[in-house]
Amino acid sequence: MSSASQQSSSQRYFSEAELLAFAQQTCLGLGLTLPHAQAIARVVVAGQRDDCQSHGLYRLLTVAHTIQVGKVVLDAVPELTVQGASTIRVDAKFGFSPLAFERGLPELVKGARQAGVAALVINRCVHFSALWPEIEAITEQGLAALALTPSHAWVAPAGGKRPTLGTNPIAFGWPRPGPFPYVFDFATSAIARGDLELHSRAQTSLPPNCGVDANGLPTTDPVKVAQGAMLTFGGYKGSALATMVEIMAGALIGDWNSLQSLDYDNGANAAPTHGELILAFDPARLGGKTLAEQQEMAEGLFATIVDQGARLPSERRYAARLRSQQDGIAVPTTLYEEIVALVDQRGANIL
Ligand code: NDP
Ligand code: PYC
Repeated sequence: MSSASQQSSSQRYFSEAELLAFAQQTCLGLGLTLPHAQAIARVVVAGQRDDCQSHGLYRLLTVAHTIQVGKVVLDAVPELTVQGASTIRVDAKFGFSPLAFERGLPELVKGARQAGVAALVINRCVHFSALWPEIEAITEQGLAALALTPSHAWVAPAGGKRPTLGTNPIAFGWPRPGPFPYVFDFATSAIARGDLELHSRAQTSLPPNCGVDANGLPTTDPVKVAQGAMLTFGGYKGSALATMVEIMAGALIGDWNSLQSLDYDNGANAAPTHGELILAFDPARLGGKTLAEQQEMAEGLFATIVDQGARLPSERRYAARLRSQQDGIAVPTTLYEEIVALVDQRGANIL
């Protein structure tokens, strides 16, 4: 269906190719090199296509702000080092993370196939993205995956009220037969920072139990939570998981935690700077059966979950993906215009 025939006043619709070109041109207009512009475009367009509003095209505003305040190296060339069969290290050199991930991916896959398990350690990256695009890139290769990364210290530990932990996402994927893997990807905070920002922009309340104000009192006002502290999901359990992410994707890989990232930010409100740990597992090597046999075991579990009316994580996203492929990718008109203005303000015409 032609994208031009579907515009409404509140949403514009684009084919994936059109939106990739738009996002890429925006990034180039902001001064990023072509490899970064392409990698960022792929991630934010995937988010928009799958109706992940807080990690779709909206992220280009974060990218632009981070560039404006000088907290990212626009032309960083990620440096890859392979240590033994199964540790792949990419130094992002203070560039945005998507390109660093893309540089490390082929070696990660190779390492997992050789050793059964491999780790991709990304150091010194500026991180703004969702993790599921990375997970899906690994499950596409018939591997299972786990990804962890800190962020900025916006979140109080359970029982405390001082921002100490990041929103620290954990993402996991398992390669299912067919086009859609089993994937979950969630912040360990009760709400992702990106969603808090969207509430703040729309002047809407947060759901209850997402945060406290500067005095440590519960509030649903996103502005007051931003001045106070966000809370973890699941009380002390989410708090422990968030702490694990700080350690596994911080101290363990020799990189900053969320407190250090916020310190480095120094009030600039840029995207966080730290590391990321991505693990890939080869089921055939670890399980000793064929991938098909092991997938059948997992399918039995998924069927039992779905049979009782529960849904699998990512099903909403996959349904949105199919809608986007059929009808075009919807972008709120106001957001689209804001992104166009980003580059217009810099004196370049991106259209
Ligand atoms: P959500 O709470 O929206 O969703 C978390 C996961 O649970 C998704 O996989 C989702 O699938 C699934 N899910 C939601 N509802 C159900 C349900 N009823 N039954 C089964 N599964 C369900 O995610 P968050 O808001 O916590 O995180 C959003 C994004 O923010 C993530 O992609 C994350 O990577 C990103 N993020 C990035 C950070 C960074 O530092 N880079 C920091 C924090 C977050 P579905 O999508 O299909 O609904
Ligand atoms: O939504 O919490 C978040 C987030 C942090 C960095 C990128 N996204």
